[in-house]
Amino acid sequence: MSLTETPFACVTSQYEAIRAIDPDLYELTVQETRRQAELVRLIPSENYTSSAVMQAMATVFCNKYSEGYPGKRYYEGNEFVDGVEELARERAKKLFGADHANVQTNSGSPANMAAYYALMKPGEKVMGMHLPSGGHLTHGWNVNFSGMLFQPVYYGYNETQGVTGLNPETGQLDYDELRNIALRERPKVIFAGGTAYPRVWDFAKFRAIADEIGAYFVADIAHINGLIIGKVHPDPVPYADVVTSTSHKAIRGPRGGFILCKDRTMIDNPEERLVDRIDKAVFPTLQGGPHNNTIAALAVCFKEAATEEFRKYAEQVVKNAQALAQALLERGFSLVTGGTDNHLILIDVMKSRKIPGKPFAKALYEAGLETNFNSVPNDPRKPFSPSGIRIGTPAVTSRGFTETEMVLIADWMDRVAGSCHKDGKNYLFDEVALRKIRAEVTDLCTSGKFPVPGIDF
Ligand code: DSN
Repeated sequence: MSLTETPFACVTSQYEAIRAIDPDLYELTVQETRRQAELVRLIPSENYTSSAVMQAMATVFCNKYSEGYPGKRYYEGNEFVDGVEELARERAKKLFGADHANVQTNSGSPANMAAYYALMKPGEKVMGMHLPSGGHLTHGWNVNFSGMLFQPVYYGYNETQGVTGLNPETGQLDYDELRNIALRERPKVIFAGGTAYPRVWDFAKFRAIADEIGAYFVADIAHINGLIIGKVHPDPVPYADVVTSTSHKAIRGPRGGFILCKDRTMIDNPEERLVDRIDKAVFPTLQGGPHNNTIAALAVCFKEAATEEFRKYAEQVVKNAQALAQALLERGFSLVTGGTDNHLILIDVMKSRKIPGKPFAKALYEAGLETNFNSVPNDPRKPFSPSGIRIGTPAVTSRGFTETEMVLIADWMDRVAGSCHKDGKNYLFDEVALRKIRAEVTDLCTSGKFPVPGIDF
C-alpha cells in the first residue's frame, strides 16, 4: 500500500500539538513528510536527519538568549546552554582533529562570511572557484557579499570569461594553473571547495600554493563533511587555516554550520590569534544570540557521526555515487569529469541527450526523482536554464539504498530522457511514461525495505 493511502502514525502522534492549534501547518507537515518518504531524493546537498537530531531542535534551548561564549555570556541563566555548546565544540574538535571549533554560525554562508571578516579587510583579494564551474556564491561571486565587498579572482573553466584552472579535457582541477593564477593575482585568501565538483580536492596542494604567496587557505567542506569523517575523502584540517561547513548535508545534522580553525597567529599581526578572530567575527561582528536548539542538535549530529555506523554510511555514499555514475555512462549520459570520486554527479544532459537541464529536472520530478538543474563548466546556456543536472547519493544512502537501487535510478532517468521529444522550442515528455515510472518509484520507496531516518512509517 502506498503512503498516499496510508495515514502516518508517526506524524499524527509526533505533531499532535501542531494539529490541535494549527491544522494548516499540520497538513503541510504531513504532506512534506509524505513527499520526503515517497520520492527518490537525489539533490546532493540534502539528506535526512535522525529523530534524535530533530528532537534536539525542538527542545527548550530554543527559548534562551546566550550572546557570548561558554563561561562569558551577556545573559544570566546559561549554565546548561554552556554545557550544550561545550559538548558540540568538543565533539566537533575530536571528530575532525581540529584545534578550535565555533558552532554558533547559522549556516554555511555566515560561516564563510566569518572567515572573510577574520582574515581580510574589504577590498582585499580572494581566490575561489567560479560559481558556474562548480563553486559557491560565497567564494567571490559578483551578486554575493563576497564579490561585492572583496575583489574576486576565479579558477574554473569559462572560455568567454577567460576563466582557467579546470582542465578542459578532463574537467578536473589543474593545480599548475591554480598556482599560476595565485602567483599572478596574489590573493589574501584562497578558498577550496564547491557545490558541483565531483572529484577530490587536493588540500595539500592548496596549502603549498597559499604558502608560496603568504595567503590564508580556507577549505569549505560543506558538501564533503561526512565523507571526510568517513575517511573517503582527503582531510583538509592538517592544511587549512580555516575550515567552514554547513551541518545539514552528508553529515546529517540540523540546518546550521560550524567553523574549525588552527590555533595560530595572524599573518598580519603576530599579537593576534586566529581562534580569537574567528570567534569575534561570528559574535559580535555578524551575529547576536546563537540558536541554542540548533547547537544542541549539532552536538547530537557530531555524536552520531563519530560512530562506525556513520563511517560505513559515508563509504556507501561514495560506492553508490560511483555505481550510479557507471550505470548512467552505460546508458549514454555524459558526466562532467567522466565520473565521480565523491557523493555527487554532474550530468551534461544537453550534450548527451539534447535536453536542457531545467526541463529534464522537472520531468524527473514528475517521475518521482528529485534533482536540481545546474550549470556545467563552460556552459553555453544561461544559469537559469543550463545544460546540466546535479545529483547525489547522501539522502538515498541514508535510506539504505545500495548499488542495486542505483541501477534502477539510472534506468528511470534513461527512460525519462527517452520519453522526451522537442516541439518547437518546447521539450515535451510522455506523461504516461512519467506516471508509470512514478508508480515504480513510489512502490520502491514505500515497500518498507528502505526506512527513512526521522520518519517512522
Ligand atoms: N545550496 C547548497 C547546494 O545546494 O549545494 C550550497 O550551499
